[in-house]
Amino acid sequence: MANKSFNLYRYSIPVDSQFILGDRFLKRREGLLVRVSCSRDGWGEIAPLPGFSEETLEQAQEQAIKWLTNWQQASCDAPRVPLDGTYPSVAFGISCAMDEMKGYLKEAANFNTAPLCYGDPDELYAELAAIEGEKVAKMKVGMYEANRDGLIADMFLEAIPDLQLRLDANRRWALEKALQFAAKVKPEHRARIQFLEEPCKSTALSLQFAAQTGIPVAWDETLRDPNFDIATLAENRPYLVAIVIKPTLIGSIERCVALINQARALGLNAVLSSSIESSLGLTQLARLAQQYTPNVTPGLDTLDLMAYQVLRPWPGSTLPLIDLDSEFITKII
Ligand code: OSB
Ligand code: MG
Repeated sequence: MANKSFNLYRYSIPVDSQFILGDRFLKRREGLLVRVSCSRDGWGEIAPLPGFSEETLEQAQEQAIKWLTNWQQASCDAPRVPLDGTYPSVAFGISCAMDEMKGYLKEAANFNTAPLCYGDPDELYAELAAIEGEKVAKMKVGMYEANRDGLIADMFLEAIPDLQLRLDANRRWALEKALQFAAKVKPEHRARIQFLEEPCKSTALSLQFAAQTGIPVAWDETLRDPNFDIATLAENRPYLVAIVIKPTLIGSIERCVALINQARALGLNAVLSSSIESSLGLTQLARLAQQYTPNVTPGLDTLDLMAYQVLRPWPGSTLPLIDLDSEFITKII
């Protein structure tokens, strides 16, 4: 019988997250790389995101070691060791490693991610030209004046006639601010807004915004509210059109797939999205997107916030690729 083994490594690489996280500064992105082996190898990434994850990296590491030690003691063909009760980042990273090892996580990936736009239509134009499939970009709003955000969104839609936009306000707006934003987007452009994620401070206000403006909304933070109830998704239609799933913040592949299926059954799109994982985690998210949300463009355009790629390259990226012997990676076990 094959022997089981595992390793755990810690990475720490420079990152500039200001564009995505706004006031929540992150100077380095840190996480764990897990390797499991039972005849074949599988890798995964456990990277709690400060300010978003409840668990710290230390807590995740301690729990991962316990789980992996327990897993190692059972035989290779023993039933799955459940991930119930583990932190979302741990459940996601370990389930990736396990599913990769067992061949459940397919190789094919969807690297056509929605580019994050930074305000220059010429730049976005070039990026979109390279995209196969739907031309959809994502723009962060709510960090500056709502009027300004509205003018910029409208400018993108005006400048690029086949562009669709996803917007994300991260609950930063009062209803009046959100309405100011919408007023700057010409009515004939609004149909090309796929959705606006979490415009207002509460789901009720966000739904009211959608009802008043005709701009549909999507939930991201709402999925992680402590009293979130999946049954409310049905009631939130038709103003709600999508849910954004960040597996590092949600949990195991199994749990994410269950959510995707529940969303689909309601006619909602499920958009797999980054929690600023390294290229290892991001390429696995691109594979999950291909496998489980084949007709939906994922939101994974966060690699360029980082100074390096880790172990696996993202196609077309020019960032240097670091390996296990790099000074940015430390072996734990
Ligand atoms: O606000 O959705 C967010 C990344 C890390 C933490 C929070 C968020 C994000 C992203 C990822 O926006 C990119 C995407 O969803 O397209
Ligand atoms: Mg979001």
